[in-house]
Amino acid sequence: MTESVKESINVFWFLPTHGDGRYLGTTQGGRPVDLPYLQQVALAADNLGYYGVLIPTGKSCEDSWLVAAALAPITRRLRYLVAVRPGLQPPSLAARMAATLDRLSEGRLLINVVTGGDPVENKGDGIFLSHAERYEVTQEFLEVYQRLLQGDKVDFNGKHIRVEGAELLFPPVQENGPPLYFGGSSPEAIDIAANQIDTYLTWGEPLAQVAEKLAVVRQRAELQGRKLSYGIRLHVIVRETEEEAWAAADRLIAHLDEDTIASAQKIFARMDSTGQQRMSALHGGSRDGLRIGPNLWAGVGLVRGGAGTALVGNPQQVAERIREYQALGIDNFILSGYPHLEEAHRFAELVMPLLPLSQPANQAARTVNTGPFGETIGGDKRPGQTVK
Ligand code: FMN
Repeated sequence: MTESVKESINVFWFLPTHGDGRYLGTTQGGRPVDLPYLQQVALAADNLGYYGVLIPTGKSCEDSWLVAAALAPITRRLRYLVAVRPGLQPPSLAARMAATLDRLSEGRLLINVVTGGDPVENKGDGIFLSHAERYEVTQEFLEVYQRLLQGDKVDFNGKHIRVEGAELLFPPVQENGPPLYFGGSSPEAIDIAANQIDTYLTWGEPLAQVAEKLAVVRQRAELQGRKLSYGIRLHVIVRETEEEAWAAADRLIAHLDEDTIASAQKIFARMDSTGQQRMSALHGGSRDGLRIGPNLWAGVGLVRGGAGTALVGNPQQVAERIREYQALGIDNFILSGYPHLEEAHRFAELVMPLLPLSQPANQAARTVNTGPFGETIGGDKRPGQTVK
């Protein structure tokens, strides 16, 4: 293990605020993502010992801040990875929102800095800037935002952002503000990560590509005298046998027709996100050749933007693949599976016991007197007790 490899990992789950179901690209098996459902997913993640949940942001999602504010009070340990949007939120407003939610959740807020990679969506949000300009905004935004969270009174006169006498009266719970996460694969994004970010995120590309990208980020950060931590976003399809897992992957796209794939690919093609281009290139919009690495499948990306790959296999294989990414220096794993409620349980049951978790999963943390025990045998004995 190299020096940058941490011994334990943070395992996150994901709140499906843009829809959930049993199959991709169809209404069949779809389910309402309403407050009771999101509460169930968040409570499951909290109770099962996940470190936190990522809440996506964008036109296709419920608002991530409101969702986090609705769910934080019913969970105890779960952290919420919520997006700030430079260009859409002024830094003073974002800093105030972050400080408030950090206090309301008693220090359980994490921030994902999302620059946005879809020019059509951006125009709908009032943003008419090029890719390069959006990253200039992100850089300036982060400078003001971070100084506010550190308690400074800020005067700033940048190319895009100007504030005078900006300040935060009520501080965040976490010193200097919630940790900053950020994904983006373009050179501009990598520069920002190297200079201003705590945890660099990548979507789940094959091991060699992730290794290559992280080496660049690490090198740029070192030039700034900085050391980052790293995270990866993947779906998971785990079953007791590998055969069952691949069958489940096939079933996930069993109702997906070619027109739906083509229309999704058209939307991805209009994006100016390097990260999205790298994801789309993994399958080229075709169902053939979706197995792109050992236990790595690109089928989700046929219709889902962003995170498009899944680890597919039995529990030992999935845990091994996670350890391979961990060996690259990644210690944040942001996972999900369809449907998100059931798969949160399945992953916790099958894979968590095989992983070096940074916080104990609840099952391991419980005392012998509170279980879990499994259902009683014949209404008279607990499973595992000698049946006489
Ligand atoms: N973009 C969004 O619009 N909404 C999101 O919720 C979101 N979450 C992301 C999560 C991860 C783990 C990663 C790696 C990226 C995410 N992005 C999201 C995209 C990036 O924030 C960024 O806008 C995009 O990749 C464009 O950057 P690039 O051209 O530098 O790759």
